Amino acid sequence: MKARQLRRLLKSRPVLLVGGAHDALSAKLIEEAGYDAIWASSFGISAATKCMPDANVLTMTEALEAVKGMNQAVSIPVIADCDNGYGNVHNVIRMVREYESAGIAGISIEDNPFPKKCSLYPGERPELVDRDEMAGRISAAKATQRSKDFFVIARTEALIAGLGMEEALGRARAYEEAGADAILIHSRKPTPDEIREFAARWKSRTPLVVVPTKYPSVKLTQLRRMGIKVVIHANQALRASVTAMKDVLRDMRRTGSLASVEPRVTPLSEVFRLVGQPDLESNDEKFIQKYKQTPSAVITAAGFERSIWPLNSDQPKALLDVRGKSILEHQVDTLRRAGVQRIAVVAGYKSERISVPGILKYRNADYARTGMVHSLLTASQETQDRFLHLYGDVLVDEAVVHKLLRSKREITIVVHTVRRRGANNPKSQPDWVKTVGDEHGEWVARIGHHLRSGEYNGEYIGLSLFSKRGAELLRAAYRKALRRKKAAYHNASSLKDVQMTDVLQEIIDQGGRVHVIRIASGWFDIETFEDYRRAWRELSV
Ligand code: SPV
Ligand code: MG
Repeated sequence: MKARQLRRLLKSRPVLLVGGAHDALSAKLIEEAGYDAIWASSFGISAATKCMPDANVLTMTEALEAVKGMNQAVSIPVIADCDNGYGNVHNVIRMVREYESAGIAGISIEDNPFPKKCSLYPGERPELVDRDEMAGRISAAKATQRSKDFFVIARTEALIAGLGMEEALGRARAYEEAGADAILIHSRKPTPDEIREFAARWKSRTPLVVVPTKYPSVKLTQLRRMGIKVVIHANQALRASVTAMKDVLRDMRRTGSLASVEPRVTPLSEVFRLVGQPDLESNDEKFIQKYKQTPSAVITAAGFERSIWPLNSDQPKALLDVRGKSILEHQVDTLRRAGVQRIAVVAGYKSERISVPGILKYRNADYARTGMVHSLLTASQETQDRFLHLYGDVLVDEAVVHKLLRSKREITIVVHTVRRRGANNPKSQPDWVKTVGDEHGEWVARIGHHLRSGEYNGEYIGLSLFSKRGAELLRAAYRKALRRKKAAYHNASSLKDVQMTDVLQEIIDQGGRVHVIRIASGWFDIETFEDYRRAWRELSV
C-alpha cells in the first residue's frame, strides 16, 4: 500500500523531498514537517539506537526493528536504507521478504562490500563490489518482491570511491538493467558539480536520487532543474537533536535547575500529543469502558428523612425490614443477581449501624448539610469509572438493572412511565421528567420536582448508569451547580438544595445528553409510612 503511495508521489510530484529519520519519533516529526517520505537512515539508526558507527555493526534484524517503528508511527512511505543488503544475494532475498512484509515501501542497496563503512567517514575510499555482483543483488531483490510496487533503489558509490564518472554511469546503467526502480548517485564533493554532470549524462527515465549532505548549499530547485527526482535530507534531524541535547544538558548540569532550559524544551503536552496519548482516552472509552459489563454500584443511604419518623429513630431508613431483610440487603441481592460485583453504600445518619458483608462502606459525615450528589461523590473510588447509582430507598427488579446495564450511553436514567401512586398517598417531591426523542432513543429535556402536571411524562425512579465520561460530566456539573447555589444563597445550608435532578438538569443545559430507559413497573420507593406498608404487601421475595 505504501509502495503504491510512493509510486503515485513519484508520478505526481516534480521532486520528492525525503527526510532522514533515526527512530519512530523523528519519523513522526519529519512527516509533520511536510516531507513526502522517510529515509530510514543506517547512519541515524546505528547512532541513535546503539550509539554505534555506520559500519554494518547492527544486524539486519536490529535495523528492521527500528524501521518498523518508524513505519508504524507515520502514514507516509518509508524507504529503508539497507546498506549493502547485509551480505550476498541470499541475505538480500531474506531482507526483501522481511522489509516488504513489514509494509516498508522501498529499500536502497549500495555497491559497498559487506561489511561496509559509511561513505562520509574521513579518508574512506571504499573498494566497491564489482558491477555484476551488485547487479545480482538488485535482480535478486526484484525477483523476491511480491508486489509490483515495492521500490528498489540501487545506489552507487562509484564517485566517492574515486572510480570516475564513466564508471558511475556504467554501474548505474547495469543496475537499471538488473531492474532497479531508481538510481541513487552519491557524492561527497562540496559542490553539486559531479551530480550535475551525472544527471546531464543520465539519459534514462529511471529516476535519480541524491543525498546532498556534503554539498548542503545546493537548492532544491537547482537539483530539480538538474533532473533529480528524489532529494534526501539524511541526517540533519539527528544532528539537530544532538546539538539540542548537549545544550540543555550542559545548562542543567551547570545551573542545577531545570528552569533555565524550560523555555527551550518541547512542552510535555506536545510530547503527549506526538506519541498519541489522546488516543488512550478515547480507546479506553471505546474499547474498555463501553464493553466493561459490570460497573460498580453506589447506593446512597446517608440522609435522614422526617417523612418516615419514627421508623428511623434508631437506624437509617436503609435498614428498615421488609419481609425479613433490610432494604439495603434487598438492593445488594438484586444488584449481585444482575452481575454487579462491586457495591458501595454511602452512609451518613446512624452510619455505624450499617454493615453488610462484602460491600464497601463510605461515610458522608456532612450528610445533614449536603445532598445526595455529595453523598454519591463521597464514594470517590467508585465514581471515577463506569458506575450505577441507586437511591437508598428504591427497590428495583433485577430485570430493570439488566436493562440499564445494557446501555452504552454516557448517562442513562430509568424513568417510570405511569404514576401509580394515588392522590391519597402524595409523595413529597417526585423527580418529574419531561423527555423528548427520535428513532434513535429518548432523552431528558427537563427534570425536577418543580415540573407541573402536564409538563412531565415520567418519573425518575432513582436508578442511573454513568460511563466514565458521564461520571466526569456529573462531577463538573455538580461543581457548577454548587457555585450557582452558593452565589444565590450566600450560605452553606444551600448545599443541601443541590439535588440529583439539579445536577442532571445542569448537564442537559450544558449540552449533555441524559438518556432514558422506560419501565412501566418493577420498582418501589419507600418515602412514607404508606410506601413502607405497600412494600411489605407487594414485594416478592
Ligand atoms: C545514511 O543516512 O545512512 C546514508 C546516507 O546512507 S550517507 O550517510 O550519506 O551515506
Ligand atoms: Mg546509510
